[in-house]
Amino acid sequence: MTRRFYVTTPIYYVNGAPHIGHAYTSVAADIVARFRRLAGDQVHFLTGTDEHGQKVEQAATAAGETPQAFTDRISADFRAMADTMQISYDDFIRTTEPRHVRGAQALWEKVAASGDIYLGAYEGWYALRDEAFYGEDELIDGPNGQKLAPTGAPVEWVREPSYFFRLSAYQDRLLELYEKRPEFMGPSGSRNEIMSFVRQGLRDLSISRTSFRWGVPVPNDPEHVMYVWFDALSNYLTALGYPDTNNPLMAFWPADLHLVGKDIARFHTVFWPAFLMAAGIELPSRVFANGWWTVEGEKMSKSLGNVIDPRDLVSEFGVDAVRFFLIREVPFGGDSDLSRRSFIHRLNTELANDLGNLAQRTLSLIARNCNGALPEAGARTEADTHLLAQAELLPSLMEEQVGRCALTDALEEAWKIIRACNAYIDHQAPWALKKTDPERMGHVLRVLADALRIIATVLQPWMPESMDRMLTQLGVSESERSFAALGVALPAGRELPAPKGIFPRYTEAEDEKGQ
Ligand code: ME8
Repeated sequence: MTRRFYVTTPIYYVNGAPHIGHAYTSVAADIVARFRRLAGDQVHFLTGTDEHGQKVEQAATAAGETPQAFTDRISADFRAMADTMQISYDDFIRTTEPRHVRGAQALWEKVAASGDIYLGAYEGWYALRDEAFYGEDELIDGPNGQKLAPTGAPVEWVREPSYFFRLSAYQDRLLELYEKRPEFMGPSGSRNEIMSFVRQGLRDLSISRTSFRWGVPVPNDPEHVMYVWFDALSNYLTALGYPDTNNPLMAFWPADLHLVGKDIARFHTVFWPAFLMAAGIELPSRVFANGWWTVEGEKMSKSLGNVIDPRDLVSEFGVDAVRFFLIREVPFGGDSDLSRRSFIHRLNTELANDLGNLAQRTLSLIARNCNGALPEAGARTEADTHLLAQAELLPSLMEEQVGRCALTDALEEAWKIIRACNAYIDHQAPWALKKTDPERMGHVLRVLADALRIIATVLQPWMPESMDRMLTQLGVSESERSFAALGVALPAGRELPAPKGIFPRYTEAEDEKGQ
């Protein structure tokens, strides 16, 4: 039976333009979605925009637009960014859509029916930038004795009537969840942090606001709008048609993977499971938090003017180079820095040299010496068998790693084989065999073409455009690009198109630094 796989990105706030940090989580989720499709799963991949709340309302006012016009415009820009980044989403949800508003209200009612929502008054600290409430004990000292949220965001004292969710009642159940299902959240640093936060005790959570209007009205009490996180988290369900259990998409619940940034791990691993427990809804299988990007060693900020729009990098280097770098630079889950120099260095060494040259050397030797057709597989030497056996293990090895969100380790597995292929081609020297043993030359080139087919197949999720070109050059048709298709050898004699370089070399940054 085909397995269903449901993967999500965070829904991004539309209070500002999309940047490389947003692209990052979406690319990671896209890799998982594409990988699962190649493995034969039926995938549902959701992304979207988070459009309510005070922060968005204020950004709209500052831009001199109505919240709706403002969110329409910025949401479209997020969608355009996702398209540029080749994010293969199946659905893009906006929290201002009626389907979402209905679903969020239905979830509220379901939680309320459990008895875990009560009306009270909120008095405490709120950080608008984080759209989060903080306890006095969590605050840190800022300059001039000013109090700040632990994230460094300014806080304000808020006092208003509010509905509360009885989060305090869920401490034991949450801890039990983390203990019993260690795979529920990762990476381990994030898990430890969350567990100690929950062990310290949970306060009830204010889940409605009355001081502004831009939100989902609370059922039966329209003076209140929902706290933006109650509204936002419910998107993962409302996009499947919740509460309509007849919607066929509901079969994708529970989600297999919520990918989020580490800044919002707490909302997804504490609040979200508690809401779902209250509503009697199954919990997602896994929440994984990615690290944080800085740019040339600095935090990205409007005031520093160093906010990177991924589309600028894409127009300069191509989408796959950006996708590759984002995942390759640091083990997925850790923090990372985007420096132009290291970006260009990786493109040159790993894409242009390691992979690009390997493909170019193999394909141009075939074009010149084998009439541009795929050579026969001959009797295999030990070196041939060894190389191919390693390459054939790639899909299952990488599947295990992608399953753990070890997206960088999975790339590294492919690179081990690429390096092994480079060692093989140097050692076998097919260009020399041309004179001494042309038949063996053909066999060597066929081994390389077969290994390259596997490499290009497994790398499709990371670099869909360039691997599409590489597979075309290797004579692999569109229907022969899944993991299952790897079991069927390509027929010898298949004509290959004229080879063309796939990954260019860049000189600028290395020259600038006098290298
Ligand atoms: O938090 N490095 O939306 P948001 C890495 N609407 N990732 C980054 C990043 C950076 N510098 N900056 C942003 C929200 N991200 C809520 C989510 S979900 C139900 C609601 C990524 O627009 C990272 O994944 O602030 C982070 O969690 C997300 O963008 C936050 O986007």
